[in-house]
Amino acid sequence: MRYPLPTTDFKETHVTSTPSGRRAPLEAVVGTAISHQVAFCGPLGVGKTTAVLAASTGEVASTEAQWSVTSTMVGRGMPKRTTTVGIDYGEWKADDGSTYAIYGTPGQERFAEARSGAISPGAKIVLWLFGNSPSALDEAAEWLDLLDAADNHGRMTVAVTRTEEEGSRPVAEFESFIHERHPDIAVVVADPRSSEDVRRVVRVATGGSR
Ligand SMILES: Nc1nc2c(ncn2[C@@H]2O[C@H](COP(=O)(O)OP(=O)(O)OP(=O)(O)O)[C@@H](O)[C@H]2O)c(=O)[nH]1
Ligand SMILES: [Mg+2]
Repeated sequence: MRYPLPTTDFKETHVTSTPSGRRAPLEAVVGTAISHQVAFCGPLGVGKTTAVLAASTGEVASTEAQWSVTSTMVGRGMPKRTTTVGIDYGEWKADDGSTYAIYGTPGQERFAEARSGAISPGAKIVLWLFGNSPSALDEAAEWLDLLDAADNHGRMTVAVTRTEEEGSRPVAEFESFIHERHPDIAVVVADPRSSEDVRRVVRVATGGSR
């Protein structure tokens, strides 16, 4: 079974499996009418795949590969043993009848091609950032650049995670940093593990209310 891919230049692939290793046939996605497309982007381990899983109402197709825990990940307090190598795909069918197609992209730079493939011209872009990283603002600047915010700011939203953790920056710092560069980018706080939070992010990204 195939799932809808956002661009024609991105090689069509078959669904792999969920992070738990379960096969994910995704029968339900074939023929569904998508109201909005949203691509989740941001640094390695910030929670993009977690967020796709949290927001989706059906099966999620993901392209996770096992890897050994690196010092970078341990330094961020994440015992994460998988990483996205292609794209994740899930759908959220909201109560109002809208269907949101949600793409999770790889954080690793070497998979940048898969990331750009998931950002079709009509897709909104959510940049997920670590709120507790010592280099959070440098990371924000780097990702605004990678996502070509100079051109894409009009369809971008920033979601800041882990704001409740020790060493995290006040969200106002992110807001002023982002707004100095792009006043139109909404900055929201969200926990990628929370369906409610992630769906709120998706609503904001697609022009709905918070
Ligand atoms: N404590 C805490 N953990 C979080 C939070 N958000 C996400 N996590 C955890 O951080 C990890 C994020 O992993 P993934 O969702 O695979 O990250 P990713 O962004 O998809 O990573 P790549 O695909 O490798 O770029 C998961 O183990 C989440 O449970 C948060 O706000 N607080
Ligand atoms: Mg991922």
